[in-house]
Order: sequence, then C-alpha cells, then structure tokens
Amino acid sequence: MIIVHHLENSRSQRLLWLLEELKLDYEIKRYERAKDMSAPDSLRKVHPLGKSPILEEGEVTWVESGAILEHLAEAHARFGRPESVDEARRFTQFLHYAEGSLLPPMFVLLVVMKLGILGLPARKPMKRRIEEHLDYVEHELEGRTWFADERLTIADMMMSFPLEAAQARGLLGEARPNIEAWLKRCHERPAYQRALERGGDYAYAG
Ligand SMILES: N[C@@H](CCC(=O)N[C@@H](CS)C(=O)NCC(=O)O)C(=O)O
Repeated sequence: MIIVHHLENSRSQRLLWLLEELKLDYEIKRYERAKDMSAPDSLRKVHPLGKSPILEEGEVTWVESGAILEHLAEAHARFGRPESVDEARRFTQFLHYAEGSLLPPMFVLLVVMKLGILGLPARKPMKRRIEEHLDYVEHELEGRTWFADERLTIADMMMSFPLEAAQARGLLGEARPNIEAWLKRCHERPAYQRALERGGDYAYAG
C-alpha cells in the first residue's frame, strides 16, 4: 500500500497529481500547517526532516518530490524521460530547475515580505530575479504544449507548484500568456482535478 504524507497547500499536491495520472491506489495522511506555515511535529515522526511530501511504500520511505516522482515514473514506465536527446535534456533540466532554481528566490521573497520594513531593500532585487526566471520559462514554453515533450511528463508536474505559486502571488503579471495557458492545460486534466478532490483545499490552483 502507498501512503502519502500530504501537507495542505504544499508541493505534495504534485505527487497526488502523478498518482492520479497513474491511477494507483493510495492512502492520504493529511497534515495542517501551523500559523507560521510550518508542518506539524507529527510529520517528524514519519521522517526526521518533517517535510512534505513523504511517500511510504511498504518498508521504504521516500522524501524529495523530484526523487519520488522519478521513482514512480520509472516504476510504472509512464510520464518519464522522453526518447529524443533534446527532449530528454529538457526533461532532466526542468525536473531539477523547479526545486533547484525557481523555488529558492520565491521562498526568499516570501521571507523578505514577512520581514516588513526590515525586508524593504531586498524586495526589488528579489522580484527582479524572479522576473528573470519567469521570462526565461515563458520563452521556453513558446510554441510548446508541455515542458519536455509533446506529452505530459513529470517535469511538468514538478514545474506546476512554483508556477501555481507565482500565479497565486500575482507574480506572473500581464505578459506571461504561455505560462498561463500551460497552467490551464495542467488544471484541466481530469487526474489533476481528482488530485485536488483527494488532497482537499489547495490555495494555488488558479
Ligand atoms: N525539496 C523538497 C522540499 C520539501 C519542503 O520543503 N516541503 C514543504 C512543503 S511546500 C514543507 O514541508 N514545509 C513545512 C516546513 O518546512 O515545516 C521537496 O521537493 O520535497
């Protein structure tokens, strides 16, 4: 049996999406965030880092969304690495880019905004940095349906959380039609809708 330790309004929504696309049986243990947005201590009983998602598969416990998604895509031979060299490169790149490059400045901006007046000098430079990323992503989606292939892959699933968060936080602005259209395509998928129903309220789904 697969168990997903799912923190509300979190990256973990991507895992539910993949599980629904794969039509796998799974159980969800849902956790609510504290006022400061942190995960409850009970998640540390499952894994010392206490971060979500956590996937339990029999005796094995998996953490890191990218690793979990890669593992499931490989195990079920779906939504994984495309065959062509160029598409495979894009697949690996965006799989890692979501957590490795796009989310960190967005997280820093969140912290900077919480600092109030103390964070004021950092707001503009952080926003500019994020703009650069969003311009790049917008350009990479030009003329494409999905990030790495003509079909949906886990690279798209990984990219969904940062781009949903950017949309929800008003960071996309007016000039990002490719990102907006891509988000719409993701959200229209029946498996995405089922994942939303299973996961409960999710603040970032447009
Ligand atoms: N790179 C990790 C990040 C995990 C992570 O930071 N998860 C957040 C959810 S969006 C979390 O659990 N935050 C609660 C906390 O840090 O207390 C992954 O992709 O799984």
